[in-house]
Amino acid sequence: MANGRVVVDPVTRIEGHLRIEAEVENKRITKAYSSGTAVRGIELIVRGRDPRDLWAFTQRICGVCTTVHALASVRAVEDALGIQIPHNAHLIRNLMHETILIHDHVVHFYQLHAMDWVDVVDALKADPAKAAEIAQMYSKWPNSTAAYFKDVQDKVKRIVDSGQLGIFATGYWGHPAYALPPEVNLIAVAHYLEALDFQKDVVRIHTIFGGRNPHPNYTVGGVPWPIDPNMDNALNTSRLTEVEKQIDRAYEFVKEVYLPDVLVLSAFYRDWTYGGGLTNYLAYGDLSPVSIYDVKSYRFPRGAVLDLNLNEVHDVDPRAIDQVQEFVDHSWYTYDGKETPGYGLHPWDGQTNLHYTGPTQEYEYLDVQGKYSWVKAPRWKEKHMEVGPLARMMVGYAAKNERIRHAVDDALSRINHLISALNLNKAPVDIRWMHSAIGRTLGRALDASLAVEFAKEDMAALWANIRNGNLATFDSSKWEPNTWPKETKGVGWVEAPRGSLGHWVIIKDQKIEKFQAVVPTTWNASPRDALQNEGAYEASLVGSPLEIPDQPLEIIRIVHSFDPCMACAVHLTDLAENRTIEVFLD
Ligand code: NFE
Ligand code: MG
Repeated sequence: MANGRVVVDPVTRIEGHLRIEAEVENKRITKAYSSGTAVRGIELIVRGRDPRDLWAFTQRICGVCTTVHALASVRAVEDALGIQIPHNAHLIRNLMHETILIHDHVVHFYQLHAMDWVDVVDALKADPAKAAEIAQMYSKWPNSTAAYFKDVQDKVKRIVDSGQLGIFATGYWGHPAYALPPEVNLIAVAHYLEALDFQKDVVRIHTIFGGRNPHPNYTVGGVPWPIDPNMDNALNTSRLTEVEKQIDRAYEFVKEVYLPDVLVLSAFYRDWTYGGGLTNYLAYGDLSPVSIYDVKSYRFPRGAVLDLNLNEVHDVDPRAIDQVQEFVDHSWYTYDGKETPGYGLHPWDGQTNLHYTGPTQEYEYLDVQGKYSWVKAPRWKEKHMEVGPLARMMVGYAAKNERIRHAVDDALSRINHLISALNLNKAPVDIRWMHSAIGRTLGRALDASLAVEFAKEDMAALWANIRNGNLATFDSSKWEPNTWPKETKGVGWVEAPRGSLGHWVIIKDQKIEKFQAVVPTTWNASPRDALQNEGAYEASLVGSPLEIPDQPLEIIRIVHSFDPCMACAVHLTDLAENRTIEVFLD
């Protein structure tokens, strides 16, 4: 097939139901369309309920970025009611937030995305001694010995020889777009297995602070647990020490395994610079050491970067009626029950009216001139934006945030060092190179690498408060509904693993009158808008090669670099068919 439309549905190794259609000419993608194929109704389910319960409903939007919807909801309700939570509660929420950033990114990289870059079967050809030598070149991880890699290789060999690849069954092994030497493939497979162990340990932080994972408990006004160093049923010294132990383990794993692996991948894939897509980046910002209301102190700064111009940061205000708006020209919704071309609504005025006009037969293409997705199209000042770790790095860099600049510059220089130390004969990289799928994957690793640092600082600040006798974790002054205004509204934002998340709530007569969520994957997976401007996935696919249409590794690689979460993007139950993966061609 030289020309035609390639359909990938469903995309696997993601959360939820995503369909990609790509138009291909001479083995290049010329146009792409992203469609969320399942609808949800959380925005409607919460109407008329007690705002103090909002977090418990919205948290069920997703069990992957578990925690962040609860956090956005308690923040929105506290904003509406004028509640300032105690500093300890803020720090504990930060620690839970940092934990999800670390957990989600590690699972995304090893379990969901690495196999787009790493050829598992090719690892059988590796020389374990040479693998040890390469691994020790770029990391101090103590496991990196020849015997260890030999052991992992034997394991992979047993799996391959059995003819049942199990967890590795769905790869396009041997595809020409794989570019790593066998030894680096082996290192990555070894760390895939280690990451499985790591991810189950780090979520203990959620179980300690929130009683469970996924879906830890929250409360409006603070956090559910009291702090008392000596009490059994409290955040006592032994529980807090366990948290600290997990933070230390996360620090080592991210700094010595995850980040270095992404740096070495970056060196080998230096010239595979496809997948950049939109040049506009947005971050609401987050992770203040002080309070969510102290925007200037955010460790992930707030702002927008346009046209990849890293000399200017535009002010962003989630409350401004003319900034964040959702459009439904190409989405299966109406506003006011009719077609309203080019009509965007700020989430406080938002509507969720379902209006399906899509394919009714299995093999029909999307109607890309009309409506083709359950994902709405959020825009900032009518511009299409990418959100997520790469956006956080770009905005932080442009804002001249010292730590982000240092983290990015240090990573780029380590990649350049690897390029020369491994004699790869490639040009050095700079920040603009990060405008690519591999750069987005690096952005995510840097996000985690900063999150482990922030976690250490927030833990130290929590200990310091406790030493000073400050044990408060809950402000009860506005708990009773008779203390609330008759009508009020609020917004809560969070820099979630996949990007900027906002919850907007209107409270009237002590009940939720209206609620809207605009979620990271809603931004990135969005369809076109009234101006025919593409969403971030769509734009990122254009220009990419597609060597073997029925093995669309390049599409998967680029789309996975965003870490799609469709459950979040269209926030209900799965109405979709249970189709197995298929690629259908003209
Ligand atoms: Ni379901 Fe989510 C994150 C949120 S979606 S994973 O991160 O919010 O993009
Ligand atoms: Mg929404």
